[in-house]
Amino acid sequence: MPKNTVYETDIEFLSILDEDAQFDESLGIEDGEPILSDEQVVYLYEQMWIGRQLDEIAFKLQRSGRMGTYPQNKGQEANAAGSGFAMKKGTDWVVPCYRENIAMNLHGLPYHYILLHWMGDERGNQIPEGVLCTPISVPIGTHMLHAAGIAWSFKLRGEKDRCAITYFGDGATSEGDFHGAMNFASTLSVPVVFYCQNNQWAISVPREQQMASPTVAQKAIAYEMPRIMVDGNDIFAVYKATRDARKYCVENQTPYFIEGVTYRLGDHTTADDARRYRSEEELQQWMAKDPLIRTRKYLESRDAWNDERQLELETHARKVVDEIVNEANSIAEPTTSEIFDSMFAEIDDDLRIQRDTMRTSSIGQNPEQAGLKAQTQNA
Ligand SMILES: Cc1ncc(C[n+]2csc(CCOP(=O)(O)OP(=O)(O)O)c2C)c(N)n1
Ligand SMILES: [Mg+2]
Repeated sequence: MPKNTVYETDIEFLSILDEDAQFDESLGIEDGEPILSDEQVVYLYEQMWIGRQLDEIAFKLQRSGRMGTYPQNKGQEANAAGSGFAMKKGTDWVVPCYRENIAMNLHGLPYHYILLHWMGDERGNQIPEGVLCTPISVPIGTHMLHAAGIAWSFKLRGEKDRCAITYFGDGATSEGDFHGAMNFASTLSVPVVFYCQNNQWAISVPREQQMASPTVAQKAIAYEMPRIMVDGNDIFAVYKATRDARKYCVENQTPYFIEGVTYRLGDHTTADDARRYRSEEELQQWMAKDPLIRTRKYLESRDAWNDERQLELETHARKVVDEIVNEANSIAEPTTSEIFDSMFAEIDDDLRIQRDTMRTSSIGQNPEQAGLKAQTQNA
């Protein structure tokens, strides 16, 4: 018996608009036109700018004690903007982690929900009817399983033009839930795009310390999933990869894996100080790859942008974000019992007692408290 190679594979890396804003026409032009029209790129550039302005203000809200903690999306915006734009609003589901504000907003979630979430207000997680986004997920990896489940529901219902997209970080791919979700999605063969925002760090742990594989995309090979790596700071590459992945998922009723290679320019969250574990040199290298800078340069090269429009945008973004903050701040105080309202369609007796008495067994119930004894006996 000879020894044969039984499996061979490769991983492609897609880059269209490089860090010097050089545009690869062989990849970025289709039917004689750029895959994103100037109008679309202007729109996405504006969305990325507003997203970054929101980040800046959220940071200040936290520093002035008006927000618990906040993870900045800064530097990673093209991933959420390009991929969110490529998915079908109102048809597809967006299952985010916490650095995809722009994708959630592109799919209809008003931004003040995101601020409320980080202000610790449960109503930030009560996604409005018709907005096909799950709430921000802080427990790392858990939501990818939900995305696989949502995609499975499309399949079971025969809804053939629907797809889910789920976002997660490089660190999340070291979690069991990631592998569970990948295994479910591939064995059940369901239409879901797994989008990894590989920003090189999981808090203070660099990629090479938390995984032996040099790429994240190669993890998809074990699940026989089509995969691609993209320059995650390149709005064209992210858009094209996600658009094609979505098409592939829907046509073949299978999952697809995208690794967006990117970098978070901010701290992990407002509770972190990244200067303690990463070098200034590394930061500077990635600052030069900022997706906003290169998108602007591209638009300028096409006479679709200038300093005057930039000034207008900056003024507009400040106004938009001020309104978002006002919206979040002006919401009426929640009642304490509201924390029970959104987890279950119907609550059981134990939770009902907790809600009605605002006491939990872990902090000790006062049996003399009005009504509690009677309710406990009834339960
Ligand atoms: C299940 C779970 N374990 C640990 C944490 C604490 N934690 C919060 S963010 C994070 C790192 C996540 O890194 P990555 O997936 O790369 O996402 P990034 O923050 O870089 O976007 C960890 C360990 C958590 N939130 N959930
Ligand atoms: Mg990370």
